[in-house]
Amino acid sequence: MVYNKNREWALKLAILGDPAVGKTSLIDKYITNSFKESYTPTLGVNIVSKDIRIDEINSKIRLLLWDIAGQDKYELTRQNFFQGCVGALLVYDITRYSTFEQITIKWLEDFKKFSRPDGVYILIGNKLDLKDSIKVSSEEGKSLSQKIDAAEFIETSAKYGENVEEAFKKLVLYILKKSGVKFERN
Ligand code: G3D
Ligand code: MG
Repeated sequence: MVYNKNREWALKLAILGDPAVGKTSLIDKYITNSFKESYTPTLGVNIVSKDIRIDEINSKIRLLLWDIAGQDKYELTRQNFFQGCVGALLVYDITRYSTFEQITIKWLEDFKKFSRPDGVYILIGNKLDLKDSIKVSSEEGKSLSQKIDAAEFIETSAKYGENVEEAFKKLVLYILKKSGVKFERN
């Protein structure tokens, strides 16, 4: 995390999860508020940035969102991928149970191993709009988030934008709070 006297911050965040859980769609929705119907698997690592204002602390923050796709490439660059990373969204697809299991088996493990020990993470159950195909209940999501000590559990739909903005904003707020930033009420 970088901080300067103009109260400008840069935060590196990782979006983690199995292929096709909706990582890129969540980022696209958050960045441009658009949803791409056609799916192009991202190659390697994609980094996008977004500047946000946090009025509560009168600061401008540049978010650097790190997105992976090709798992092999990611294996090669894990150290670099996580260097300086202060937070993560751990994403699973509520319609595929295996993606939920991989959160603890793989993604949380990687984050803990390669990222900062005080890194903050939020558990995300994505594709909330696919109500008829739910394989992972909200209760299971909630209970896993408590078990792994996630800052929060949020269900999202990258397709319709439900809770997407909230997920990123909450992650940022948790990171700032954990790093000792004082929040004042205006
Ligand atoms: P990834 O970056 O994690 O690999 P993508 O995943 O963002 O590329 O999304 C994979 C597929 O899931 C895409 O579908 C995408 O449109 C779809 N998807 C992502 N988020 C949602 C969501 O919230 N709801 C629904 N219904 N679909 C979602 P295709 O069919 O193009 O492969
Ligand atoms: Mg992707």
